[in-house]
Amino acid sequence: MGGVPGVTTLRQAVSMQQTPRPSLLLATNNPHKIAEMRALLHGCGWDLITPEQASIAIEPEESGDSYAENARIKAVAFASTSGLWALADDSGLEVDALDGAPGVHSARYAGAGTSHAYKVDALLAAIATSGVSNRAARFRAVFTLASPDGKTWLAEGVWNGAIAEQPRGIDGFGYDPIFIGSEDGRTAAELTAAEKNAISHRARAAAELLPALRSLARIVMQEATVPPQDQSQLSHIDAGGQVRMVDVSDKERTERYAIARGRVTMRPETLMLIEQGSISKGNVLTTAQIAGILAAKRTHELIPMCHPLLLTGIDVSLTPERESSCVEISARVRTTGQTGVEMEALTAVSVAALTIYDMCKAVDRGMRIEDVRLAEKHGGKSGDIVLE
Ligand code: ITT
Repeated sequence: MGGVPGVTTLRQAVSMQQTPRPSLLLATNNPHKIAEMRALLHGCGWDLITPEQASIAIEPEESGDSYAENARIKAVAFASTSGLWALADDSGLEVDALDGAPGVHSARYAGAGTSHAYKVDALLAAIATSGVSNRAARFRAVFTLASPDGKTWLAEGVWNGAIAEQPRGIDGFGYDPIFIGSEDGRTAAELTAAEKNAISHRARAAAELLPALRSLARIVMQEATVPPQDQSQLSHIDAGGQVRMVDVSDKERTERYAIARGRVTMRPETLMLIEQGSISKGNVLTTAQIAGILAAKRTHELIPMCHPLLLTGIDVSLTPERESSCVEISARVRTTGQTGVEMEALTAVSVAALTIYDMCKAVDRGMRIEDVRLAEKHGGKSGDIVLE
């Protein structure tokens, strides 16, 4: 019975891997934005948490002259205060008749402490006073994602429309009652939340950021499961119980590593069987993980031009994704040799995917191995290359 406890540990580790997600703090004190961002970022791979949930009560001063500056101020302030990744939105309404005002000052238009109803009336009055008949306007949103150590990434979304003669509708917030944003002439406050979230400025910024957020979630999780060197040296099981080759690459100065990814899409029922451990051929995720590790080590035997390399670390992770009904596969391979290890990482992902296919083909012939690709390559003459 000597091997049984080890098998149990691996099963537990694989099932643990399905649930944890990194935390992303929504860096806003506006509850309407929180509701919209939650809906728009559904499936982004992060646990979205509010300042209240993180016990963060700050109101950074928006002293910038642009949306990007203010979004950066907010994102960095929330990230550094919480130690979490943070996502801020800075947005506003730009009215052509007012030369783009109130724009970046939308929240403070007609006085910082005034109500939205007051701001809306003031805006309509200002347009009337301008004597300009052009009522074109747009909402603009700039999202800034900040890492805990202050690096930032931007995404922007614009929603074109026009200013109504009078406020209409009771949904939404802010300037929604006077912003005609749909083709049928309804104001944003007359749209359902789902209708607004399909076309809004925030929806467009979120769509631009989503692929990067998904990739980043995987990288952050992967880094969190690789224990510090000193804790891992004598173990073939990492802190999360994952099988891996011990990473000894830090002992050399010529370290290189590559990350490859891919996925196997399948019917939801097949994924459920995998997650429940009910596939008759055995534990699919653990077997595929081991297969990926073994394959990386034999890459030079399979691909004619590949050099035999001393691999110093191999991590293969498999994550079931219910929303897209697939298993996401990621492999990180390290060496201290003279050539890169992207072929080894790609081989690990390919063979892990083939193993899933082999073990599940009796219940699902329509599975597809998709999007096997190099995601990152570090070290060597070409330096760091991040492809996603
Ligand atoms: P945070 O700074 O805490 O995120 P805020 O409401 O102060 O919250 P901004 O500084 O970005 O946010 O100000 C944006 C203002 O622009 C907001 O208060 C609204 O008046 C307006 N606005 C932005 N998006 C809007 C939308 O979808 N509908 C209506 N008004 C919007």
